[in-house]
Amino acid sequence: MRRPGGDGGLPRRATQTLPMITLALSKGRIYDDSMPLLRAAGIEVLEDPEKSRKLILPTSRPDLRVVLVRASDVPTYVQHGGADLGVAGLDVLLEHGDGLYRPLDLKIARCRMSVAVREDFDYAAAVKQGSRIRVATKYTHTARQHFATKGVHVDLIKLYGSMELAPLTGLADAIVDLVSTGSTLKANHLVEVERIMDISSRLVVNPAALKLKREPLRALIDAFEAAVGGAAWQ
Ligand code: PRT
Ligand code: MG
Repeated sequence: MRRPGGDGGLPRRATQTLPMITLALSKGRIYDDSMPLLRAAGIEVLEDPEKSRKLILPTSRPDLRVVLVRASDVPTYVQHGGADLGVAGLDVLLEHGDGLYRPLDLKIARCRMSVAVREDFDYAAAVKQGSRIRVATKYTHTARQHFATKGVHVDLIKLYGSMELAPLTGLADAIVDLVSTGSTLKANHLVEVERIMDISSRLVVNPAALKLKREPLRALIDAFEAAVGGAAWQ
């Protein structure tokens, strides 16, 4: 029989080095909304990213650290092994493409991806089958797919921010952007004319890490899943 502390030539659990797990998060709403989930999993981040300039944050679990990256860089870090897992918006993941393990819907940072135009723009006339429309967006992949499904030719203009400005300056007829409260659109005299999809953030995992660090990663994913409250894999 094994006594507490272990003997018989077996390595003691307490002295075993656990593999380090790296979780990629982005500052702002994803970080803020991830904290209650981490706490529910019994994990505290030991430094406040708003007060510290550090990009690697220790947690109350010695084998888990958080790295802070740009929201759109989370899938890249996870895919190439810079992080074992991460939290990213569905909007970002759809633009990134494949290469990540089955994302878990964390149901946080929720919003919708929509088409918006100037209040005085006749969108119904502009999207008649076979017509052509100029659309400014950060989400070119999703926008292209959306208009292709409608049979509308689209000239996509890639922007990295302040999309609301594009229809106001004549750069584009429409924008595809994220909408939450709708107040940004309203403040700029734009109207939401079509909802493309609902967006929330997902937990994504590096497939190789899942093989190499199976036990601790599986336990962490399960803890996240329990914290979300029976979320479905998708
Ligand atoms: O800001 P940065 O350029 O670093 O990157 P990011 O904008 O991708 O990061 P961040 O932290 O702003 O957003 C991270 C994720 O949060 C996104 O990928 C989405 O999945 C999710 N999310 C949820 C949102 C919003 N809600 C949201 N409202 N992301 C952006 N917005 C913006 C939207 O683009 C628009 O400019 O908020 C504005 C609209 O908000 P309302 O409330 O006025 O409608
Ligand atoms: Mg932002």
